[in-house]
Amino acid sequence: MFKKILIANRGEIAVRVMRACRELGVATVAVHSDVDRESLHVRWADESVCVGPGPSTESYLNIPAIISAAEITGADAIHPGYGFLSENTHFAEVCESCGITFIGPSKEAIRKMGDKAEARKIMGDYGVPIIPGSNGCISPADPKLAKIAKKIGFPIIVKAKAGGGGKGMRVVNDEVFLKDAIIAAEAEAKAAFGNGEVYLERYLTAPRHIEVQILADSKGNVVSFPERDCSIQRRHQKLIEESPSPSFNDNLRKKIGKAARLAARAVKYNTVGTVEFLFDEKSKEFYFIEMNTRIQVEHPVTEMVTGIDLIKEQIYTASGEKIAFGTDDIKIRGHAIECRINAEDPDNGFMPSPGKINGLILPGGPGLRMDTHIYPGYEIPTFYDSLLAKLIVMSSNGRESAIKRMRRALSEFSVDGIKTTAPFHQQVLTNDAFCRGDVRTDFIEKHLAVMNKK
Ligand code: MV4
Repeated sequence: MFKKILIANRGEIAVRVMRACRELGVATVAVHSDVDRESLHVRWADESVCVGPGPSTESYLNIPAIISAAEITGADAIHPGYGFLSENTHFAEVCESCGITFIGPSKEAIRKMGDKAEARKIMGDYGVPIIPGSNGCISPADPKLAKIAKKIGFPIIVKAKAGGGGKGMRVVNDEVFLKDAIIAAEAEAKAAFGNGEVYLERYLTAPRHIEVQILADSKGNVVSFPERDCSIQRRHQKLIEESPSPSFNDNLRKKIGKAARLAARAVKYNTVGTVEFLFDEKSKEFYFIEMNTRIQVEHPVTEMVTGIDLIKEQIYTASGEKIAFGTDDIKIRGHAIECRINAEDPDNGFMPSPGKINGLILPGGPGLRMDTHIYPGYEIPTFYDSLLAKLIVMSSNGRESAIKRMRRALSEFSVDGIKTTAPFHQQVLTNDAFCRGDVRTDFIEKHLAVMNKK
């Protein structure tokens, strides 16, 4: 086991990782920017190092400063959290060459899954179901374009090879628009990722976004967890996640779990990761879309529903330990839901609402967990994402009971000084379609349109 872990992140995830370290008896090092000096993750760490000014390119993405901090403090491992350097192959490489363990998968796995076209090919070759599409990337000038598109069938989605998160995507309903859509997607991808290559897939209208948490070790063991349903998103930002999915049954769960474990084996995966699928409820078919080679924001949903600490498992597997349980040992103890509470104004187009938290009341009571870095007096900096807190509830009496618990918890939550998305969550949780479990990736757009008419 490691002696000292440097956490190369901030906010709630830095706090979450520190909690695991403390329980494991591992010392912690926080890194922080100038503006995060007063943050909880800095206060809670055994040691802390300032790695630069506010902008993340100069602090949380500053590889030389972070590596220096690890060397000065004698940290033997770095936990990257999510975002920032968590899926950066160069950073994983630098850690390795400095003799510091990067708590994550191999750089090869990060690189392969970072290339969405290659990931698609690897999975297809390995027998993981993928959506019909082009073999690799495609040029707008390709003389066979029309033929390829016809074979895939419309509607078609153009996706960026370096993509993820929805950038560089275009939906095309008819062949006449295809060439221009590819050119536009290429330009957008080039600007966003520095790589303009794109590929094609048949576009699934209003699928569900289902993802499977996996855990692997360096001995070749792979386990999969019950699925998370992350269909409630706005502009590719997840707002609510739950597990199990209201649209799944045991049979589907077994099948998708097997597919996710296969995906992990395809890249010799060796720690925590998530395999994302789109699920078409009509045909009951699911298809691989991406694999995330990091711990995700919504991991507590899985922790609550199974009772397994995924951050500890991540640290154990990174230190070379074997997984101590199998997929069949993982039990679904109930139903869990997470609401991401952001410092945004839902009545004003979800505009960021930074500022000082004057008053704060956090919910409590049975069956809930709140992962947050905020406290009364905390000032939210403008430089970073707007995630303030994650409220996670679990009920052993099923989904309806979990929804009631979430409504109760949200009603207890109160913060003064800034706007948050908590009232918006309360509306979603009383929406009929949501309560029926009738949600697909177009839910928020539809729901907001109805709300705006009222
Ligand atoms: C799709 C799709 C429909 N068909 N691919 C969006 C981000 C990226 N992770 C993949 N995305 C999608 N890929 C095919 N072939 C629809 C989406 C999509 C989406 C997926 C999950 C959750 C929310 C979404 C919102 C819009 C589009």
